[in-house]
Amino acid sequence: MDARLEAIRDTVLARNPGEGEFHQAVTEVLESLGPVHDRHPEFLEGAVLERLCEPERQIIFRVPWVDDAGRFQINRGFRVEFNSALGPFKGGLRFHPSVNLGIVKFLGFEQIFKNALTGMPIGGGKGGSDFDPRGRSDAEIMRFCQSFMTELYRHIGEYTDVPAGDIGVGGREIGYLFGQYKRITNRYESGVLTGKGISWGGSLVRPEATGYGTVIFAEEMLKTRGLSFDGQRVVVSGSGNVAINAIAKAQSLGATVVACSDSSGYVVDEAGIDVALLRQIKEVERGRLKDYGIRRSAVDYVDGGSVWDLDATVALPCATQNELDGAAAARLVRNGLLAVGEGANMPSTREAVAVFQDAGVLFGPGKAANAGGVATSALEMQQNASRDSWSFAHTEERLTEIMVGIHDRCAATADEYGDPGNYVLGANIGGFVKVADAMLAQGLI
Ligand code: NDP
Ligand code: 2IT
Repeated sequence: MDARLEAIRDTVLARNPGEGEFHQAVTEVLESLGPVHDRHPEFLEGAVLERLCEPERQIIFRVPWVDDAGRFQINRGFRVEFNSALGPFKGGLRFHPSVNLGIVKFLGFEQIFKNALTGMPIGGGKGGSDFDPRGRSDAEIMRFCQSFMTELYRHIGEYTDVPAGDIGVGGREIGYLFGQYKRITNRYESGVLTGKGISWGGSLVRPEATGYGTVIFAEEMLKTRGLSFDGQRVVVSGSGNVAINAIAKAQSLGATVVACSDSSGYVVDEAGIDVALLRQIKEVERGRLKDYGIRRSAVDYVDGGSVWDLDATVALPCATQNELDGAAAARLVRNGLLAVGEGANMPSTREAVAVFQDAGVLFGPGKAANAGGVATSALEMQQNASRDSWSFAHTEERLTEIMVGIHDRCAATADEYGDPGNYVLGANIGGFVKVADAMLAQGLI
């Protein structure tokens, strides 16, 4: 790492002890930015990096709620409003027992660059709670969401901060959150949340957008080598919103997705994942992937283990951070891996990324490859602002244009900085320069 940036990185690490994922995300971005600072000394003089690594505002709050048995439950809520140089803070809410401040900060930090890459007017933020939705009734989910919003509402707004979904937060949760926001504020402020239901201000394609976008990005990477998804053997991790829609899109382009996972195990379906059955089990019944193995013939369910033990020509990690390590990456590379598209945020460890890049595997980092979700959230905001709603075809076309644009910008930036094909460099520099220019123009804030 450039010595000037290393000193800044060391200060960030010392100021934020114990936040391993945040340290990892900051280190990975700063490692790319040395050449930018040679060309732009004004970024150092303006202390852009020091400011960028310190969130504009961090909110931590108590979320008290009552479970179905009448017991009082207490969770912790977070919203980290990281950077608003390009627009209102924008980013998802994650409900998962692993959520802590370091995880929310890593996600919020990544979101700044991702959102800049989309070309849309959105800043970066993230939030969530250590609440575990697993096994909770609808009524419990609703009471939790209402309590969470009873504190969060005072910090958000269509011109301030616009949350959406992430792990454990989908259309159902956004509905309960929106209802409570409307009730407290007495305003039908559609633009305060994205991922809304289609009949009350949501956008078509938003549910599909992250998974579709990841596959569109990976297809553009494959095209640079004269390849496509057609005929590829694909392994996907996760079986949530991003994974299911990535599977659907990859198969529509002629790939066979042979496996997907949840946190309990994975299924191997050599005939190609049956997306309708997967949706029925995961989205309608909110069941476990194990049921897929029971209900479809010629499918193996592996309890525990890692889906990355399987061979693939294209890997789409769509579950969670640091799920794919250096050893798994090396094994995938030995067995013919061509490309990786990160549907999740930071799913590959730093060692895994190095293995992929050293082997010449096409590697699309999350902040570029999974930007389709937040980009379509920005399209939802655009529709809300104009009180309009677009067709599926039009919205999907916009998503495709945006993803192809992100791919091309990352590739062109990597070329410009002398490292063709390095999408990590392209994404980090491309996102950073846009935010840094805006921060300098807006003065010391
Ligand atoms: P969902 O809650 O819909 O699905 C998450 C999936 O990942 C589930 O299959 C879950 O399994 C699995 N998973 C979650 N945590 C773990 C863990 N610690 N270990 C193993 N498996 C795990 O979330 P999404 O699909 O929305 O999100 C997936 C990833 O994509 C996240 O990294 C998220 O940040 C990222 N992302 C999401 C976007 C969106 O629009 N939703 C946009 C951009 C990125 P189980 O059910 O067993 O917990
Ligand atoms: O990580 C992400 O980009 C998301 N969870 C989507 C955020 C959004 O505001 O749509």
